[in-house]
Amino acid sequence: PVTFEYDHLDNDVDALRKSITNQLIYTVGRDQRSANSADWFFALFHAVRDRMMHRWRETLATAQDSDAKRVYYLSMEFLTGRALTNALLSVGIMDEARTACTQLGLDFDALIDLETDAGLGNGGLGRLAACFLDSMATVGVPGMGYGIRYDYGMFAQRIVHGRQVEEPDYWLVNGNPWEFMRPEFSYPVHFGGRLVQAGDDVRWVETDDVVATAYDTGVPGHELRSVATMRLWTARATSGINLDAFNKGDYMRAVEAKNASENVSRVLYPDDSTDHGKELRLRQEYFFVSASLQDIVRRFKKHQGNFDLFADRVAIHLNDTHPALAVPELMRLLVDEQRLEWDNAWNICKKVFSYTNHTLMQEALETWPVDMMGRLLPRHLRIIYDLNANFLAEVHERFPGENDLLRRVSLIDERGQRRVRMAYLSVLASHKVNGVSALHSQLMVQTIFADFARLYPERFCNKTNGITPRRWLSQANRPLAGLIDARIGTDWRRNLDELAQLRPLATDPEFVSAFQEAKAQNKRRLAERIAAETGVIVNPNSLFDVQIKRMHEYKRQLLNVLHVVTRYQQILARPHADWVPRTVVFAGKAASAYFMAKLVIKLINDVARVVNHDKRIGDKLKVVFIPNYRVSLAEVIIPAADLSEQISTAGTEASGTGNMKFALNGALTIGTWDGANIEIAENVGLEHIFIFGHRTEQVAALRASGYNPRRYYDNNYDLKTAIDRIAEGAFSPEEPGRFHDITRTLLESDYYLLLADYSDYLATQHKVDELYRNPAEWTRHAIMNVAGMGAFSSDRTIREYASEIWNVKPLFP
Ligand code: DL6
Repeated sequence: PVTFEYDHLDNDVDALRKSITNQLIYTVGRDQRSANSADWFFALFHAVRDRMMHRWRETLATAQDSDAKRVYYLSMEFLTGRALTNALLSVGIMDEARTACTQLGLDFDALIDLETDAGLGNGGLGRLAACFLDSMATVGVPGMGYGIRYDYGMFAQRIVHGRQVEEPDYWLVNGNPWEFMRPEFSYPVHFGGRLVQAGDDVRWVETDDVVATAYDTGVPGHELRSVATMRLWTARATSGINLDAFNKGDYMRAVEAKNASENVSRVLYPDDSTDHGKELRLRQEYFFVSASLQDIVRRFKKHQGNFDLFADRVAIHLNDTHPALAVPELMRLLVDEQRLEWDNAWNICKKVFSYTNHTLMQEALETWPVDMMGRLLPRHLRIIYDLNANFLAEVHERFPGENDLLRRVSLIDERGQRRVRMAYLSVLASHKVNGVSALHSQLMVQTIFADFARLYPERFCNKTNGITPRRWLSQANRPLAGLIDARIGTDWRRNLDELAQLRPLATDPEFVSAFQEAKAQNKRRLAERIAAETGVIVNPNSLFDVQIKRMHEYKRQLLNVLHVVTRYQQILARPHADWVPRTVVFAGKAASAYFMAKLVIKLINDVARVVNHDKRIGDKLKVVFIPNYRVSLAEVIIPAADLSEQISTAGTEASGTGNMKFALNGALTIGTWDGANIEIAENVGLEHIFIFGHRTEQVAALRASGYNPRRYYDNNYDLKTAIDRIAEGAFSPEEPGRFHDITRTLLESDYYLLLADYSDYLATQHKVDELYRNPAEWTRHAIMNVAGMGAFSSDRTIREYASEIWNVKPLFP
C-alpha cells in the first residue's frame, strides 16, 4: 500500500517561527544573514499560506464528493487588494505571527506593509466580486471566481503639479507568492478564421489560437471555514515562436507574433464606465469566458456524462455584461462540440445563466460592432443571429403588430453602425437578472429593461450589495473591532446583525468615550499618512470629511469642491466666527481619457494649495488629495472618517459600497436619496443620517421642465461667488482660464444638477457642523450607524443569491 505522509502544521509561536525560517531557507533560498525584508516577507507569506492548504483541499474534496451544484462567478475584475493580513486573521494566527516575527528580530508591521495590492479591478464592481468570494468561502457556497490574470493591474496614480499621471502597475514584478500555476488546466481559445457549413453542421476553421493557462488563488473564509478558489487565466502563445521566421534568422519577428497573442491578458482597461469599443477588450472578454466555460464543461464531464444534469450541477453568473459572450460560447460548446440539439442546448443555457446589472448609464452599456465581432468571432455572431431570429419570432407571436417593439428589443441595434447589445443578450439568456440596490433594481425595469420586463417579468429581482465585515471592520479597524468584541463578543464577524446589540450602548458614557478614542486613534494614523504622502499637516481633532471613489461627474466631487470654496470664502469674510475645523479628504482615480474628471482632480489640488497656504485660515480648513487610491489605502482612510460623502445625483449611483464601509466604521453619511444610501437610511434610521437634494422623480421633473442652472447661480450669492472665484482664476492665478471648461459646463448644461442641489447641500453641511460641536451627540449617531449596518454584510447578499438565484444551499448556517 502507498502511504502519503506530510507534516501537520501547528499554529503556535514556536511552530510558526520555525516555518518562517524554513520557508526562508527552502523556498526563498536565503539565510538569516543574507535575507532582506522582502525575503522575510515572502517567507512569512508562505508560512501563512501553508496553513490554509489543508482547508482548501478539503473544500475542493467536499465539493467533488458531494457532487454539489457549483457556482461560477465570471468577472473581468477582482479587486482583492492585499491578502496577507486577511489570511492571518482568517487562520487566526495574527498575534502568534507577530510574536514569531519579533522573536526573529523582524518588524512585523513593516513586513505586512511590503505587500502590493492586487489591483485587478477599477472600482465598485471589482471590489464587490472580491467581497463575494470572501462571503462564498464564509457561508460555504461551493464554486469559484473566474477572471483574467492581468500582468498590469489598475494604473498607479501619481499627482504631479496637481495633475494625475498614470504609471503602469506591474504588480507581478517580484512574483506572486499567493498563486499556484496550473498548467494542466490549459485550453486553446480561438479567434478569427471562417465558418464552413456542412448540412446542419457549422465548423469554425483556420483560427488563430491562444492558450489560456490557469492560476489559482485561495480565498479564505472567516475562521477558515472553507477556502474559495479564484481561477485567473493568462494568455500564452500556442507555438512559442514563429518557426518559419526563426529559421530565416528573423528572430525579432518570431518573438513579435508571440507577444501579440499574449497581449490579451496584458493589461486591465482602466475605464469603469464608457464603452471602449477596442478590439483588444473584446478579445479579453472572449478569452476568459472561453477558457472558463471549457473548464466548467470539462469538470462536469469528469463526473457526469449526461448533459440533462448540467443545470442541476452548474450555475454561471455574469458580473455585468463583460462575460456575456459566455452565452454563445456555451451554445457553441454544447451544439458544435458536445453535439446537443439546439433547443436542448438553449434550454440548458436559460437555466444556467444569471446576470447582474451594475449601471443604468447609457454610455456604460456595452455594445460591439457587428463587423468586429464577425471578424473576430464569426461562430458567435452566427449563434447570436440565430438566437435573435428565434427570439424576435417569439416576440412577434406574443405581440403581433408591435413592430417597434421588435426593433427595440432586437439583440442587434440597427441604428447606424450595426452593433450587438450585450445587455439584451444577457437578459435573454438569464433566468434571473438583478440590480444592486432597491432603487436601482426598480429603475432598471422602468428604464433600460422596460421592454424585457414586460416580456419576462419573473426574471427581474433585486439583490442589494454588501461588504465583507472581515476586511472592512475586523481587519481595517482594529481599535473599533476590539472594542466591539469586548462588549458583544466576536460573533458579529459572521453574523453582522449582532451589531444591533450596540444600540443601547450609544448613550453609555464609558462606551461612548472608548468609541471616541478608537476614532481618534484612527484619525491620528491617517493624519500621519497624509503628512507622509502629501506633506500637509492636518489637525486630527478636526472633522474628517471624506470623499473617496472613482472620479466621475455623476459622483459630483465638484459639488464637494463648491462647498469647500464657499466655506473658504466665508471663513475669510468672518475669520473670528466659531468655525468647526474641517479636513476635507479626497482620493480617487480618473479614467486616463476622461478630460473632465482629470480637470476636477487638478481643481481639487489647486484649491488645496491655496487654502492650505492661506495663513488666515489655519486649522479651520484643510484640503487634501491623497494619491493612488486603492484597497489598502481605503483600509486606512475609512476608519478615520467622521463624515462620508455620498452625493451622486439621485438615480445615478447603482448602489455604492463605500457608503456601507463608512457607516460600518462609524462615519455619518451626508448623501442623496440614491442607490444603497436609501437602504442605509432605512436601516440606521433617518435621524442618524444627513439626506439632502432632489430625489429621482424630482431630477426627472426638473430636466423635463427645461433645467436652467443659471437661475440658481443668479439667485444664490454664495454659489455665484464660488463659481466666479474659480472662473476668475483665484485658485490658478498662473493660468486664470484653467477651469473654464468646468465653470462653463456648470452654467450652460450642468447635467448632474450640482447647482440645483447646492443650497440644500450647504444647509445640510451646516447641520453637520452643529452636530459635531456636541461630541457625545455626534458619537451617539455614529454608534447608531454601526449598530444598524447588519443588513449590509456580503454574507447576507450571497445567501440571497444562493437561495433566490443560484439555487444552492450554503454549507454553513
Ligand atoms: O455593484 C457594485 C458597484 C456599485 O456599487 C456602484 O454603484 C456602481 O457604479 C458600480 N459599477 C461599476 C462599473 N459599472 N459598470 N459597468 O463599477 O458597481
